[in-house]
Amino acid sequence: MTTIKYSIPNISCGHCVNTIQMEVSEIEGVQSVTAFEDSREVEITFDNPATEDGIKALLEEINYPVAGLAM
Ligand SMILES: [Cu+2]
Repeated sequence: MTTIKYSIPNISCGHCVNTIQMEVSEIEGVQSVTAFEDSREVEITFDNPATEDGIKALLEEINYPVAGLAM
């Protein structure tokens, strides 16, 4: 199990938070997704078969590209 936190500058409102949480949680292997409107970050816990590359690709596809790891 891996937990990772990404910075996603495109997060701007509660709708973004809901969209990200809904879409990312659809990925097989993703255990939990929490997006934060104020800090524009998303914390994702996942295991196989989900991968970081797959998660990032999906976020890019739905117009929330990852800028990097959040501190
Ligand atoms: Cu929004």
